[in-house]
Amino acid sequence: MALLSILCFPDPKLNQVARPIAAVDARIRTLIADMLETMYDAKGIGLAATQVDMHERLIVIDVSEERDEPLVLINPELVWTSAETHLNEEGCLSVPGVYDGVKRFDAVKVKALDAHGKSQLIEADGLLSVCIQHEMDHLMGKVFVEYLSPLKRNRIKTKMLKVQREDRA
Ligand code: K1U
Ligand code: ZN
Repeated sequence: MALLSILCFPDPKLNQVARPIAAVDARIRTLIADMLETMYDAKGIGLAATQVDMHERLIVIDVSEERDEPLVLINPELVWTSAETHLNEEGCLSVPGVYDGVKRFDAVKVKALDAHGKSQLIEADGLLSVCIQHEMDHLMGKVFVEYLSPLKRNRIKTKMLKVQREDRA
């Protein structure tokens, strides 16, 4: 297994749209293992392949307390969304240290393949629902700060670029 490096906002590669996965083969199973290791190491509750510069429709998630209930979603599709929405505080491993509110559906149903290529239907509410919507946005090239006002987004962009310049020096 290997730790992968996570792209940081405002890297334009975070805006690429991911392509569907044609076959759940050994290469994909290695990518899943590496993404899970990277997510646990970074103390995240989710990670999309886009964030590790792999532009394929793959998400890993674990919202469990014990961090022992990994979920793998390949080619996820939203098949139902609740009428109700809610403002939720979100963070992102690609925008470290930034947290803000984003309006999301309270509950969703998602169809996806699992790590064995088997079709699964996930019914989610609470943090799992928020996390699935956040990660599916990554696959569409959208980062959560792009929902915020241009003023907030530009402040975050300036702060991130400064941190990245300092890290390189
Ligand atoms: O996509 C990512 O960068 C992972 C992200 C997922 C996420 C967190 C919170 C709301 C929606 C999506 C993170 O794991 S951020 C770090 C984190 O562990 C966390 C932050 C806030 C609340 C709960 C967890
Ligand atoms: Zn994120």
